[in-house]
Amino acid sequence: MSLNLYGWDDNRKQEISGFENSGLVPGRIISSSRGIYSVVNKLGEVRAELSGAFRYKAVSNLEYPVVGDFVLMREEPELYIVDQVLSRRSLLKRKAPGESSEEQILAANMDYVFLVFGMDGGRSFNVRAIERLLTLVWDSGASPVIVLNKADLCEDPGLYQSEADSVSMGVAVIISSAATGQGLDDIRAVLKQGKTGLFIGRSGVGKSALTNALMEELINETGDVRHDDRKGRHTTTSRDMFLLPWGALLIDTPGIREISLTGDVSALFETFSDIKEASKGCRFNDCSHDSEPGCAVQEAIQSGLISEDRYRSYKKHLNEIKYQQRRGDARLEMLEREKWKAIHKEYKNFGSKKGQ
Ligand SMILES: Nc1nc2c(ncn2[C@@H]2O[C@H](COP(=O)(O)OP(=O)(O)OP(=O)(O)O)[C@@H](O)[C@H]2O)c(=O)[nH]1
Ligand SMILES: [Mg+2]
Ligand SMILES: [Zn+2]
Repeated sequence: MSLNLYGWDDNRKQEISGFENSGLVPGRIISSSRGIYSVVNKLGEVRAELSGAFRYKAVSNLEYPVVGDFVLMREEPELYIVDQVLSRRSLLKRKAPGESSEEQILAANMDYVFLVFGMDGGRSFNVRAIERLLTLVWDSGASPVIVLNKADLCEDPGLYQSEADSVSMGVAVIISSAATGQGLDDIRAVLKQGKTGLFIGRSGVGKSALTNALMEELINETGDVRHDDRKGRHTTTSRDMFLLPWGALLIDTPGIREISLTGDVSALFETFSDIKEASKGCRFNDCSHDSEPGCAVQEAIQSGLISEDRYRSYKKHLNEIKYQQRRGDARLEMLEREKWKAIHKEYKNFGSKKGQ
């Protein structure tokens, strides 16, 4: 098994060039569950855990490895120990559900994130939901792609498409059906060999069905694996990242219900690039686009170029992100203080023992 199959490239090789004699070996995390990681390395699929030192040093859960991460591990008799997480080219995170201000990391090192919606008339599809997922993905550093699935259950996919187009700001929109295979080629054209993609969306929109359909394509072509065997293989493994037949990687994620935004305001300007563009005409540089004189955004709303709803959505994202940023900063400061308190305490104990 070569790690090159799993997205390992020359830049990564470069990144670990200082570790050649360290005994550490690279791998990529394909699933994680309660502190146990499945990692692909040159031997195949292995089991790994975190070292105690890693847990001790970690200030925030952002530092913990997640699916898609490249890691360096050391080998122990029974399993591997994750020593460090290599740099992340992208990171998909959201505010953890509930009251906590913690961020929850979903995955790392994706090139593309596919926002999957169902066109079967459920509540999953609306332009506001697209905007929210777009902001989430723009913040990750990966490129978003919109997928409108279940075309076979939809009378007029064109209606969905034009709604999506009205907020996509140039992001590609793919019409697909996991049932008929429509649009799979479009996904494949985006997700080329060596690239990593991720499916995100509400429960039931067809993320796993699409994953299975993409997995099966080439197997069907070669035709030497019986259908039942294949089903069995998919349902018995608990992996979250799949090596697709043409050499791309795909991360399937469980359905998300509530998306609370976190991250950086710049992501917002990608989602609402029309508002950003309009704001260049505002009289004041720090215009908040509420009621300032000479506000070009308000003008665009008056003239119907930007809808009132879309503007409200923008404001909502902005407030959420700013609120979350303030809470996040406060929390990190608190954690940092706690850590130093613990270190000082340990040091004091040590000092007094020495003095005895
Ligand atoms: N007709 C039709 N059914 C689909 C399509 N895609 C998915 N389904 C069905 O919709 C149901 C839900 O699909 P899943 O793939 O499990 O949905 P999911 O997004 O993975 O859901 P979670 O894992 O709960 O987040 C299943 O019964 C699928 O067979 C499609 O394109 N057409
Ligand atoms: Mg699923
Ligand atoms: Zn303005």
